[in-house]
Amino acid sequence: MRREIPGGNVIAFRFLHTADLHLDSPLRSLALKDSELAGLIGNASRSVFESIVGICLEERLDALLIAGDLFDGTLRSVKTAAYLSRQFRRLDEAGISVYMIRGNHDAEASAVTKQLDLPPSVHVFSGKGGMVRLDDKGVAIHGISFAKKTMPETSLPKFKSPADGLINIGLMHTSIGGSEGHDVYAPVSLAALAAHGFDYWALGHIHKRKVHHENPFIVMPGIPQGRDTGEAGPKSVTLVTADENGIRIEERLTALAEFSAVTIDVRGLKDIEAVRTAIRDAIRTQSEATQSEHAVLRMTLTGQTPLAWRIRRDAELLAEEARQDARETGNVWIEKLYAAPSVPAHLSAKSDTAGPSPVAELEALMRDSIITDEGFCAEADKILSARLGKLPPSLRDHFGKDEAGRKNILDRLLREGCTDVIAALETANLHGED
Ligand SMILES: [Mn+2]
Repeated sequence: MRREIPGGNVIAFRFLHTADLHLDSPLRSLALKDSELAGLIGNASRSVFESIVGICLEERLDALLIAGDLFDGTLRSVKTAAYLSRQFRRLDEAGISVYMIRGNHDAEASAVTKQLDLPPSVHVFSGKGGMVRLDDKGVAIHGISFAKKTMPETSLPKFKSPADGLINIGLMHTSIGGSEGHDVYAPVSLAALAAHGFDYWALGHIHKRKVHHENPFIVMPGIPQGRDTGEAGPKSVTLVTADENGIRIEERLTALAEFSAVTIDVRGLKDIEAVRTAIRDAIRTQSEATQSEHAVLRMTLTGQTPLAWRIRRDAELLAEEARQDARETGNVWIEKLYAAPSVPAHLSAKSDTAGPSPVAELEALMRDSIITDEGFCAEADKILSARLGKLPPSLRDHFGKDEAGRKNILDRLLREGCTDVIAALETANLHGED
């Protein structure tokens, strides 16, 4: 592709493509139990916007493209509005324009959004869509916003045809063909996008980065800062250069804190000290491996081991030690340590010729009669309700969205509780040992 713009100048347009910042998103991770970590993650999505603006300034880019869901939608604070205004002004002063669309999360303008004092260099495409021609740059930018929270139909037919002689860039918030675990939003096939005649599709919505297509480019940049282990790994934005040689893209890391799920197999470890060492080693490995400034770990201990009861009993202690090991590294945080090893079959129901042990009998009684008892479950449910009532409403769904989901969670908690009681009994004779 070699194009010249009228007047004979060659095209050179460089921009940053991002989406799904979800500013003011409520904390979804378990990190909220640790106020320092909660502070880090709470600020991360906001400060990542500052890093994005920083890249634009440093690279002297022409524009920043935001393909929807800049805001999470539910909690838009005046503080965030003021912060954003300031960041947009930094771009404006450097002569960098912003082109953005609204996604399903920020479709409807809140009172706070209306207060946003945006410089004229920020262009927000409407729900009807439109095109901005930058003839001096040899570029046309097209975009369509979500007008409301849902968009079951494709928005592609509303996009204009490519402008002749210009590089055409399209901003679209879409679930593409529909991805597993996501509702369908403005669905569109990659083939249809590729055939539309644009040179670069700047997509948003799916939080995992993927370059779906090259020539033309169809890019889902992913969330630039993960919010929990469901959004693990280093996160980034996409730097795009369009010039006489065509279009090139680069990934630029942005996440301040990177979430990782770390599983430690404790099979074969000979004692609890070896378990501690394995946890410490895993923390150090993550400390060196993380590409972001901070690593936030959800650790799980798995595998069959005779130490299973001991590990379960000491889970809190192991978690606290892990937090201290993490603190020493200076860049690792422990969001949660799950102690979920299992007991080898030959030890799980301790029985000898005299029949099952008293502990094994108690275990069977708890599992088969007590936690299945209607009255007992009703009591347990009351306790769960009281606890849930203390959580912010946005987090309650994590404990079951409906009756069945909630029953599942309660059942899991009761089973875990049984295992913990047995672990305490099985290890009662270990007191004093290390
Ligand atoms: Mn979205």
